[in-house]
This record gives sequence, structure tokens and C-alpha cells, in this order.
Amino acid sequence: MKNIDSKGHVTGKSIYLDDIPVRQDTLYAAVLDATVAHGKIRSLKVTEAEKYPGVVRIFTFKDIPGENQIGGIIPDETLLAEDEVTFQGEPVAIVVAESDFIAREARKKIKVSYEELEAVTDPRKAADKGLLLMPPRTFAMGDPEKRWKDCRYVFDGKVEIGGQEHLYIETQGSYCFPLENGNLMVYSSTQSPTVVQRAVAKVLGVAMHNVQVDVTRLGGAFGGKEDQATVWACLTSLASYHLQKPVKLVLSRHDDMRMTGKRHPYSSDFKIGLSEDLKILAYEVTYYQNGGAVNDLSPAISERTLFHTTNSYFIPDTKATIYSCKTNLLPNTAFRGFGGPQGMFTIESAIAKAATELGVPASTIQEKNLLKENDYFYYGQKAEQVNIGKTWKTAFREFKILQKQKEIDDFNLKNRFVKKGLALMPVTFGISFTNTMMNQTRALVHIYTDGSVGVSTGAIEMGQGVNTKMVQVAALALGIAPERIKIESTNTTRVANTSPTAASTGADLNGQAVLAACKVIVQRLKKVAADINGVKSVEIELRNEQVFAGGKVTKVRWEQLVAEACSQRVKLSETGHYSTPIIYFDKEKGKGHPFAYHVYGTAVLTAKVDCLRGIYEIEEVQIIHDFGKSMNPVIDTGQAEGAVLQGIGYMTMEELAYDKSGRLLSNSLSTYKVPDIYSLPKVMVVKPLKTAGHKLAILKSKAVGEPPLMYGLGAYFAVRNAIHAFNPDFDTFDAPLTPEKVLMGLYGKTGEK
Ligand code: LUZ
Ligand code: MOS
Repeated sequence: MKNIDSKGHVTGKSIYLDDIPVRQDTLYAAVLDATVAHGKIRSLKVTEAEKYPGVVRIFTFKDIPGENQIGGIIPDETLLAEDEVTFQGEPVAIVVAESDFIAREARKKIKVSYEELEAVTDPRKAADKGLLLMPPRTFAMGDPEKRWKDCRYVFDGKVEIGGQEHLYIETQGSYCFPLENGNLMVYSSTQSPTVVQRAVAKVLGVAMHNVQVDVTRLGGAFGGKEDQATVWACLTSLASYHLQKPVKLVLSRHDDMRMTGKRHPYSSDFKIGLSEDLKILAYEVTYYQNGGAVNDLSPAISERTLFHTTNSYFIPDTKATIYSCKTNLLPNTAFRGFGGPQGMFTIESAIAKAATELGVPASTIQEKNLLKENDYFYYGQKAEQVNIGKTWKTAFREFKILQKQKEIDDFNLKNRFVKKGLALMPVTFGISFTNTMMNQTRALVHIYTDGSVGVSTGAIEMGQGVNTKMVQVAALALGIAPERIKIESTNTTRVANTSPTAASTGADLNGQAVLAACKVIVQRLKKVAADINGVKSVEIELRNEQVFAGGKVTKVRWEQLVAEACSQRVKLSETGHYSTPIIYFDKEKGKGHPFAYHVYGTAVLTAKVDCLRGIYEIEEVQIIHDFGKSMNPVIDTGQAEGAVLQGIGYMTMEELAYDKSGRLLSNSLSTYKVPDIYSLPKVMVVKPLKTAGHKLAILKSKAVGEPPLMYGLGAYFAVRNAIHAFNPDFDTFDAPLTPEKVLMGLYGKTGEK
């Protein structure tokens, strides 16, 4: 089935936050943000800005009627700075005016003077100073300390991996207006309506039921709107609450890039030990996560880094420790993969280092250590229905990897100034929120008297096609045509206490809730149909919009059945609730069964490097991916391809630059390069692994949002291997591997920070 949003998107008719028709008297907000990364606010003068024609009012923390606190996991984040700022881009005040333009102009007239304090931007320096967002955490199985002596080979090293800007097409925003009796309507560009609802209620000092949050769809999010949509919703709510007028705030691209957190950069130390026959016996890693100024989602992201420390490998003795470091950068946040990529990049670097030192292809070590059925993940979960080996073997066969490697070796022998490299990237990603409690959701299904259907869920459509999948689920469960089903906006008054649409779980969780609701309604309708036909309910089937009795089609069609049920006063609405079974996790011990299942896959990537100029190309990306039994191959393949390209961008060209004072230099599209159509590899193949799917995946169709991003990590190693063919001394793990770093890597042992 085609994505139900395709037509709206290509004709420009889809409604995003900025397209919501504004009400009369709407006012516009602009946010004044801190210009120093760390400092005391000595004075804040708004008089001149207030006098600017068209300005209605300027708000600071003093205007907050409830709590000046929006921290989600840990309450350490003010909505508006009080006497100190801890990152550049931190909201200090908001200007509300008759137009967007006026608000932005007046913002320039506000005078803030700061007493600058020392800014820390490096996570290791922060850790040295004891600046941590939370106590360090360790997961372990066995004890590497006791294993090094058994290892034939031991290598250690340091790994740097940069952050990443989300660059969703739709910037962040919120539109808010007062309803009667002190209630508030909040449109927000959020992945987490409930997080927004809770924060607005807290900031205003009202109950959650006073705040209605609604989301039609997002123009991309990638994790950037899991926690960081909250600020803008709270700010417009604050203004709207005081002024009793509609208030709109849509960030300009520049404001968005300057004021929102990104993927966490990490700096890590690893030690890896192997046996004579290249089994990895022990692995120890310490991560220094650059968390930025406040926690935001860092605790959960650190946890997922620990979970994905061994990627697709079984390593009997593993110990991983993470320091979540408090620096004066923007609060880093969720980004597709959620800490997983940083963990996986580190183990892949360790393997690449060992391979180079031992003079074997990395794939030899990778292959020998792939996770097998009934192995244990080092966090205690037994590995079941393991597909990593299958995807690996299938990739070798289908993509003729041995032959490809030989062609590359021949090419490198024949060409002095152009070199090629190949890398394999196996991926194993756990599906479920690592916080067990979040794995729940609800849906609300109405059958209207004409037989049309309205479905509400907690899922946010952000381009990933979750609404299309919900239509498919409901159509299948009710036995009717997809055209009869409408997916409503995501609204906290229809579906309450939602988890964010995140962790790749949107379709799984919400789909199960839709199924549950539909099943109850179907039972009721079957009873009505059974009475009409004088048979038992169990003999009735609803499919193709028709009632079947004892396997034979009857004269009763769907809409007649619905009309009859209604005349019999049968309830045609239902809610469904779903919470993932099986999963649990003991956070103290670091052991449990946190994931419903894992997604597996293997990618092979090839790169070509121009050794005179340092420019490169990712030539081919070929993937065997475990979609389970995909319920929508068009959507799922699109997700996989987009994710891979986003991963390649992360590894090769997207470079966040901060100056020493903590100011983001790469704060616009002219200074931050993302992949475009020309970055698309000449060959991009995503083939599904043939498998029956997993019973905890919706309709056996596995979650697809995040796992394929990590195939992109292979781009680093493909380019690295090409550089190696030219300069065997190149030995640094420092992503992204930009053309500048490639050029320097070709001509020396550089790249080290
Ligand atoms: N968000 C979250 C996530 O709150 N918990 C998670 O485990 C997670 N995983 C991936 C992406 N977002
Ligand atoms: Mo997320 S990184 O919001 O799934």
C-alpha cells in the first residue's frame, strides 16, 4: 500500500504546524538566547525592546507562574535562564509582537550583560573536573581484567565520534491559544505530546487536563523532537496564558540550528583481546559522552550505548563504563540510533585496529565473533531467533563480496593515486524503549454509522509512514478497505499518557493497540452478524467488506452490518491498550531482558578515494536487512535507504564545529553539509532477508526506523581502508572522516585531535 500522505506531500496540501490557519489576533514570539556558553547574567534591559512599535510584551523567568523547570528525566533544565546561563543558545527571554518580523527585530534591542565564566566543551576535561550529569554507569559480563592474560593479542586505542545535526525539514515550533475556563490548546511539533502536556502544565502551574496537545504530523524529527520540542511549546503557552491571545513561534532555520541540541559526540578508550584463532575474548571500553549543559535524554542515551557496546558480537568478558559529561554545549539529545551508533562505532574501530595490526581483513574477525543462537547478550538477554549470521552469509553470497574484494585489491595494485576500500558492517539493534515502563500505548477506534472508521493512536506521523501502517492494521483487523479508515491527528484528549514516538517502536506499539481495539469491536459485530444468519459467532468472518458465515459469503455487507449493530445499540467505539510482554530490566544489576526482539542486518560498502585531492565517493552500498515479514516494503525500504544515507553523512561529511568559547560555528546550511542527491551511492541495494518475522513485531513486520542508520558507520571503514591502501600508517578513529581529514590521513599519521 502506498503512503497515504504521498499525494498531500507532493501537492503541498499536507498541513504542518506552520500551515495551521492562524486565528484573529495571533501574536508572534521570538526567543532571545544566551550569547555566552557560561556566565552570570549581570543585567537584562528590555525597555528599548518594549518600546519597539508592535511589541506586546517581553517575558522572562519572573513571569513563570508554576515551576521554571522542564527537565524530563532529571529536573535540571530551566525554561528561561534565571541568573546564570550554561550554554550558548539557552533561552533567556521571549519577545511577543504583532508579527514575526517585529518580534525578531525587537529581540535585537534587548541588552544583556554577562560576567563570563570558564566554559568547558571537552568531555574528558569535564570528567577530570568532576562535571558529570549523573554518576558513571557500568554494564559487565565476566571480567576482562582476568582475561587479558589468556589473550594472544591485546590492542588498545582511542576513538572520537562527532555529533550530528538533525536537520529535519520542518523546524521546531508551536502554536498555542487559550480555550475557555483557563484551558489551553497547544499545537506542537513534538514526537511526545504527553511530555509537552506535562511540561506546559508544570510551567503554568495548572493540571494536565487543562492542556490539550495536538499534532497533525511532523516534517521529520529523527529524535530531535523527542524532548526538545518542549521548550517552544512551553514558551508560547506562557505568553498565551498571560496575554489570553493566540501565540505562534516557528523557529527560523538559523535559530533552530543555534538553539537545539544534537547527537552526542563521544570520546572513548577501548582495549580488545583476541585468541590465536581470532576469537574476541575480552573487551573493555570507557565512553566519555559529551552531554551538553543539562541532562535532557542523556541518561537514556548512555544506557543504549551500553546496550549496543558489543554490536553483533558475542564477547565472553565485556565491561563498559560511561561517563555522561556536563559541558557548556547545547544539551545533546535523541538522534536516530540513540547512543547505539557511538557504541557500535567504538567496537568496530577496535576490530579494525586489531585487523590492521594482525594483517587480516576486519571481516575475518567480524565473522568469527558473530552472535549465535542462545548466546547471551552481555546485559543478560538470551539471543533468540538470531539472524545476524544469516544476513552475513546471504550478503557474501548475493553480493559476491570475496570477488568484490579481489577486484578492489587488483584495482589498488594498478592505480597509484586512486584507491578503493571495502568494509562490512553487521548491525544488531534492540527494539523496545530501554526504560521498560515506556513500552505501552493506547488507541481509540470509532466506527461511524456509515461504516467509515476513525482511528486515533499515540503515534506521531513524521514521514516514517506510521499512519499508513495503522490504516493497514485496522483494515486487516476489520476486514474492510483502507479507504474507509481515517487516521486522526495525535491528540492528548483522545489518547492520553502516550510514550514518545521513538525507539523505532511507533508501529509496533500503536499497531498492537489498534489491533486490540478492533478485535473487541469485531467480536461485537460478529455477534450481530451471527444473529442475522442464525449461526454461531465463531462461524462468522468479516473480510472484503462482506460478512462470511461458515466460510460462505452472505448478502450482508460491512455498512449494513454496522447500521444493524447501531440500531441494536451495540457499542461501536473501543479503546485498545498494549504493553510489550516479556521485557524487564534491573537497572542496578544491569541485567534483564530489555528488548522485545532485535533487528539484524549486514551491509557491504565500497569507497573510492582520490589520493591527490582527498575527495572520495561512497560507490556501493548493498544490504541484507532483516525486515521480518515486511507489512509495507515500499515504506520500509524507503526508511532503510534514508537511514543509511543519514548514517553515511554522519560518518563522512556532517561536521559540527564549535569555537573555544562554546559557540556553534556550523550553525547554518552553508557551514554544515548534509548528504544530497549527489551523495547517493551509484549502487544502493537493500534486500530483505527471507524470514518468517517475529511474533512481537506488528503483523510480524519488524521495526525499521533506526537500525539501518548504523550501516552508514561502514562508510568510515570503507574510506579508511582505501586510505590504508595508500598510506598504511593512517591509524586514527576520528569520525566524521571529512575530505580534509582524508587528505591529511593520506599524507601522515595525522587526524589525531
Ligand atoms: N527514546 C527513549 C529512544 O526515550 N528511550 C529509548 O530507549 C530510545 N531508543 C531509541 C530512540 N529513542
Ligand atoms: Mo528517537 S532517537 O526519538 O527514536
